[in-house]
Amino acid sequence: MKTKGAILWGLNEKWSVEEIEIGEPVAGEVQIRMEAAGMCHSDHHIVTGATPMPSFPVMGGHEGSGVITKLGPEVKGLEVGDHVVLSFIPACGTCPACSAGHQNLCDLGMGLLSGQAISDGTYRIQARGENVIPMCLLGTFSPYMVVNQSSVVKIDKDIPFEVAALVGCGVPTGWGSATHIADVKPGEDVVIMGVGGVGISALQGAVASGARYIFAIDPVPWKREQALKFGATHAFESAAAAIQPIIDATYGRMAQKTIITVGEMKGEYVEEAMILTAKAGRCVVTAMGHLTDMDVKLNLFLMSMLQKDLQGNIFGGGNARQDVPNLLAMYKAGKLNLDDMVTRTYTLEGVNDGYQDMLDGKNIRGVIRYTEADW
Ligand code: CXF
Ligand code: ZN
Repeated sequence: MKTKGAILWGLNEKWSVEEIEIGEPVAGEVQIRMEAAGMCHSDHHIVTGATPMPSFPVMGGHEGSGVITKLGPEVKGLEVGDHVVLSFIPACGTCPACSAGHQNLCDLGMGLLSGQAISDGTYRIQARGENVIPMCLLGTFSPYMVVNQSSVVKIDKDIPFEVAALVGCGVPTGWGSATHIADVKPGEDVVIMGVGGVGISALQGAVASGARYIFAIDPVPWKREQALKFGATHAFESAAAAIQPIIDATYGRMAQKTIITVGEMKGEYVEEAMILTAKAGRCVVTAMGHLTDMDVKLNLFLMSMLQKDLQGNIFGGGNARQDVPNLLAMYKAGKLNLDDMVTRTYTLEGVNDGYQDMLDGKNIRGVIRYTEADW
């Protein structure tokens, strides 16, 4: 079918909204009419080259929600008309990682940025006659998608699409960083470095886990206000500014858990967070750096002598098929605030404005909302 999509043709270019051709769903695939797509920082890492892709053009978007419009052969447990969320990481359900309860580490993740469809290794999207690599095998910046069932999670029909879109990446990544990976316990003190969509989700996970103090760090005043509204007890403009107040509040013990959720990871942030981390505490690195960046600042003496953990993660260490329904159930019960995480909505044609707003610190999450005019 002919439709349109936001395509990137080279490094540091703008997203170009133009005509694309999407193939029919083959075995194990579904066609989805998209309703909403979240604008995650990771798509911007493709623009800057921090996450290098094998080639261009690339189709953006890996957070999204929509309605199934067509089924390919051999699709199980999904029907036309189902409301669904796209998980940025596919889960086959049968590989060793999935079997061990680590769907976030599913073997299918190996081809995440390859653009080659899981079913047959071909490309489902063409633009200007060329094969297009869909971000995370999805490409939610289009009113229609054809994707493998392993990236699709069915949701209840009463969930608003724009909030559903966020549980495909940002929300489970942040929430799981606090609940699964940091394993925040009641009464613990937590530092959140970087308050975007992932940081606010980590913050909500820390609140739900019963944290005592939550120290949010972000250079943007409006984001610090948002952090306080979502349950942070303190907010600081930098890690340096946070040191003395955290010493005072914790009698010098510092925070048991620190979570780095900045838009772009840098090696020096590791030491900044480790200084704020208590003895036997854990520093969780959720933010992504440049693929080739190997340099980390870390006090090796204090790392060992104070018995600190340094732990990475993808998708907050979660399982999409468990965490997506759980998070949406919590949303429905009023225990997870997703509504206020959607700061602004845009048309697909406004995708570059949305990313500019993200870079200007104006959004927790910007969301593309599709309408009749797009389909
Ligand atoms: C990333 C993980 C690595 C590939 C691109 C997407 N995650 C989410 O934002
Ligand atoms: Zn993302």
